[in-house]
Amino acid sequence: MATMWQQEIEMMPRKSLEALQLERLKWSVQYSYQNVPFYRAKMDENGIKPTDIKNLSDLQYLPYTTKEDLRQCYPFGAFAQPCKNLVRLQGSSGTTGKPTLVGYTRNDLNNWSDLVARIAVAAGVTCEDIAQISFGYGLFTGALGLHQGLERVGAMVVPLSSGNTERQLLMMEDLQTSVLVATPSYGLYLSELIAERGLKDKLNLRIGLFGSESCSTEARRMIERNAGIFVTDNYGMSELIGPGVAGECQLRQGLHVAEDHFLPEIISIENQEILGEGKVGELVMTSLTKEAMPIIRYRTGDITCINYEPCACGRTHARIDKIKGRVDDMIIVKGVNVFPSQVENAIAGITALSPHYMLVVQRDGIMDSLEVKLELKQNPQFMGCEEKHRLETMLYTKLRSLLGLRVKVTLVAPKSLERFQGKAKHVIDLRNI
Ligand code: DLL
Repeated sequence: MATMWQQEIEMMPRKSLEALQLERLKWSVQYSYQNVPFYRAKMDENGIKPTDIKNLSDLQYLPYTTKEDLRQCYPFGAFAQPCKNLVRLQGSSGTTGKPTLVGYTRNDLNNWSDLVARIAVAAGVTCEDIAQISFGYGLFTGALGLHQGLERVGAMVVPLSSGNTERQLLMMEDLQTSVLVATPSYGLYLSELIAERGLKDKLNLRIGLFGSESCSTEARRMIERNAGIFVTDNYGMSELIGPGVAGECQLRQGLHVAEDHFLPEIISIENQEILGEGKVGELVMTSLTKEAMPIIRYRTGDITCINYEPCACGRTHARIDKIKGRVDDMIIVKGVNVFPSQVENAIAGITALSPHYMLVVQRDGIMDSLEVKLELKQNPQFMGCEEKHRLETMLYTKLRSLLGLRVKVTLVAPKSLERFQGKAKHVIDLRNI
């Protein structure tokens, strides 16, 4: 059996877990109704009272909450407690407009640390580890969230923050960092430098706790190979608590949801109907224990599916698949829905290509066009014209059949696409709409 941070809870039989969820759901709905005018108004509007929640399935009668609803509550309107009872403020990682602010009571921080400790231990972290945090510190929940959780496990935390790549590599070598905490994009960039400079054997990297954006299997393989590291995928969002909502164990067969704190649902993107196990749709989450900012049926915008089979590691909580994309990541080109992750999947396993890509959408007159820029591993000068042409034709055909759309394929030189220290950007939309 795998080592766990809170074994009794992580391996709780499904029946007991559901009983705990129901008890907590009743509390959370009542608490939100009483303390957050926004939830009270929404429930009243929909003619539902907290006492109507008698079973877990009664959750379906509660209205959804959207990011826009939370924006309307800026800065403190979604909080259930006055600021004097809060001990921390964090926010969304968006860089434009007003951030979505989220608050924490001392109990919330305590739970959060345990949830992050769970995903760290699930990946194999112990108190012997030296953990370098290369997420940006600030309102973003990634850095402080991992920081507290790793401290709780007893690892030695090095709060380097993101950026200053030379210093990251220097510290990694001098301190013999064993755990790297980063976005996959930054992890990929660091791993490319490690390979280029032949640093792998001088480093002591063991585990990568990655998250905050998706990472293709191909990119993960490359990071692991270049840096000699084992990487887990970890999911969360500030509105829910931050990292620690779901994470992979060492078996990497889906991300275990902390179901004693969050109740997951999957709904159809088209008509918001609740979908069953294994069906792909939008993840909706309800908090069960949060005090500062409870959240009821929050539409995360993230696309995945859910699996209730217990994992071979012994954990019983439901697992979600790796996030397939975001509802709002979708671009519509000539009426066709395109997700950047489709391109990522199409190029996986093509040895001539690096995992870096960019989609550029343009409009000439009334016609939309999509260009897919793909980065070669090798300088195109060293490729025969014929070989390059063959690769372009193969990619064109593959993308056309996968996306159902004619695209322009542009192969670009190694290292010519932008590298990211936080979350990567994969779409440039030049249409003025
Ligand atoms: O990114 C929390 C986090 C930090 C999770 C560090 C894991 C590690 P936000 O800045 O609020 O919070 O962004 C939340 O990021 O709705 C997803 O779209 C995306 N996201 C987070 N984790 C993953 C992941 C943090 N593992 C938004 N795979 C979410 C894919 C992810 N997307």
